[in-house]
Amino acid sequence: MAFIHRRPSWAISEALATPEHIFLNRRSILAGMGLGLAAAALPRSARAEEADPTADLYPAKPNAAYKLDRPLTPEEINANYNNFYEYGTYKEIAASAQMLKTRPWEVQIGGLVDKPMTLAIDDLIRKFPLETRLYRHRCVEAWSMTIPWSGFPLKALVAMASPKADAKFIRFETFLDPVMAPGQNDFVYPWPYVEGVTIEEAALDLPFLVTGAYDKPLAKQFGAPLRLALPWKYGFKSIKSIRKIDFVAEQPVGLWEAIQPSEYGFWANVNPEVPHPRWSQAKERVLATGELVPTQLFNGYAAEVGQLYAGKDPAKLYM
Ligand SMILES: Nc1nc2c(c(=O)[nH]1)N[C@H]1C(S)=C(S)[C@@H](COP(=O)(O)O)O[C@H]1N2
Ligand SMILES: [Mo]
Repeated sequence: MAFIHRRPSWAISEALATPEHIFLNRRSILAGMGLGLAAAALPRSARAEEADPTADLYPAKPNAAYKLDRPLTPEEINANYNNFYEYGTYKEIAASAQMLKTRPWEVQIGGLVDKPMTLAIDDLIRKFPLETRLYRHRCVEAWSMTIPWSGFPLKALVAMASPKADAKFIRFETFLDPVMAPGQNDFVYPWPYVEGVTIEEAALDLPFLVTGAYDKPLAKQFGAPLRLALPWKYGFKSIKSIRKIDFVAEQPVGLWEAIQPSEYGFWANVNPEVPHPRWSQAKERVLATGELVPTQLFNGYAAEVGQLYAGKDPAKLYM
């Protein structure tokens, strides 16, 4: 099948790329496309959108329970090194991701719940007190970053939706709009992007629905206006630009699992001792410094999540 011959190209080459490469690429791409002038060239409607209706909510109150063991990755690094395949299969998608139109934006919450609802994003965001948490993020490609996310715990949304007893999983879905996201014309990928967690995982404090970063509303390339952060799992689980949240009885199949189940499983918990079938996960390259550091079990969040996985098939938990 086609996708077998078109494995994710990022797998090895990106994992080995140095920050110097990234900067050189970025600079030459920006220069080549004249994107330094992009903001000035935006139509008036797009500029009006820059006045985010939730801007007054930032900076959000820091949650001191979530600290880091390493410096924060500078914003200009994280904001220009992204995985967002809806905008291309390489890291320098920040400029094209500005095509993402984040208002109007509705989020549909449904499935096995007492209170199905469809909410305009600004109403949804204002239902919960926002807080800021410093999180680590570990991509399955073996690079990592740290980032100040703002948002609210997933468990608060779960409580609002009031799941029925037979809801065992939560299934998240990104928008589907190949005009707004040219990457969705690439039929190698089973769009829209889907990810999922168990209802037990969602009850933890750690899963975070992100609405902002670096003390302002979420930049488009980070998956505005609403994305998930599951910092103990490989980054592909942290789905961006969420449109639909369904409580379901069956384990959801994510986009990556659908393409290559032997490499990107449902659990995808970070574990340095379980290699990806094509590369080691023992170390990670820290964005900005390029330093190689040892990867930690559950990405350093074992105290928060470890007890949850007792009795589950250990061979599957880390794939
Ligand atoms: N919708 C969507 N969500 C996504 C992705 C994507 O391509 N599309 N990439 C995932 C991967 S592999 C990673 S590492 C993170 C990257 O988040 P960042 O670009 O904000 O660093 O988003 C995840 N969520
Ligand atoms: Mo990733």
